[in-house]
Amino acid sequence: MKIGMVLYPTYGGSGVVGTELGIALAAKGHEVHFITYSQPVRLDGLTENIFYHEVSVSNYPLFEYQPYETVLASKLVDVVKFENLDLLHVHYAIPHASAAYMAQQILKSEGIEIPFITTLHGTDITLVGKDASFAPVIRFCIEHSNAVTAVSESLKQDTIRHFNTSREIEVIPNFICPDEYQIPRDMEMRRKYAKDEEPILCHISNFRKVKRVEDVVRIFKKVNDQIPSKLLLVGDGPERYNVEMLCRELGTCDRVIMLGKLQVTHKPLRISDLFLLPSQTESFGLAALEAMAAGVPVVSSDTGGIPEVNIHGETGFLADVGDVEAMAAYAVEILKDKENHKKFVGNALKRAEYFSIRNILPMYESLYTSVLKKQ
Ligand code: GMT
Repeated sequence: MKIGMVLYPTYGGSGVVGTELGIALAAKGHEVHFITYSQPVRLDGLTENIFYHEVSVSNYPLFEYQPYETVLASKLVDVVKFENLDLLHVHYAIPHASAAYMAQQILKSEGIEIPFITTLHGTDITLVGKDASFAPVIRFCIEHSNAVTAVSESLKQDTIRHFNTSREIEVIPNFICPDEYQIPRDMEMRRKYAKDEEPILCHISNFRKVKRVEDVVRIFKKVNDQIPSKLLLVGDGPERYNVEMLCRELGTCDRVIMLGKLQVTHKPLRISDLFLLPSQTESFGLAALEAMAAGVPVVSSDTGGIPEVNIHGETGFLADVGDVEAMAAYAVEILKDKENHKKFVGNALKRAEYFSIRNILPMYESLYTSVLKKQ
């Protein structure tokens, strides 16, 4: 198949999922055309069957806001026509599904049929919770996509509720490529951050408010009071300043290491012993799955799609959003003895296998095939 993949090429989970999906499809012989405004972060070289088409918006002084959606739609028309694409797979309803719909209509007027599949990642839905003015466009896109997928059952149910839609939504969970995480535990590197007997806790996110990174620091403080440990913070974003201030206030700066943004996260994960994800909401929680794939148990909030990934008492623990006390107690429970920790590590690795690209890729391929059959 010749597939056009439209995504946000940034550090967010949706960009990672879209890029890794494209790479895996290309490895199976499909031709994948990424269409976005900059090279996706994980697309780092010359790869067979992969093409990249940049959407560049010119800066006209007339426009206070540059019309990205219009430029994207024009680019989609162009790429579909000249690369002979079979289908478009867009990640995010806004503005990708609406641009795909526009491109589909333009092409139809020229006698070219192109189906598009929309994958919902969550923030499209949360956005509507905050700004209802998006609702008509998102609802329309969901109803006019040739197929819609959601990354968790929880997101599917939220979508049905928010948009009062009876549109069929297929749940295709996010995935990891297990081989990427099966690198040896680099003890030399680990010793640069912690003593052998000190557990390393880790958190990875874009430091948006929704991630509750301050809770991470509060949980860590409580754990560190009982078991001397270190905290690796990976990522950057609007909450970083508050997090730094909190570390100073709690006197934990010498035990918290802020690594900033990293393109790949398996290295810090492979030297960590516990992952913290106390988010306000998560449609899936890809970071938790990545941790599990690296053999790191997870203590997280019990919200959105996270319980579909992190199994309470097995791969880690879940607690109510904001219950820092409970999350710290669970972290200590996992870390306090080696045998117990080992059991959680084994369970996390086993659970992550279920979300292997090997299991998930065929779900997308069969969806593509069924959409094309209906054309
Ligand atoms: O969580 C974010 O801030 C980034 C956002 C994104 O665009 O990648 O993440 C969403 O999609 C991920 C991939 O499907 C999910 O793993 C995240 O849970 C979801 N974030 C939220 O629902 C807040």
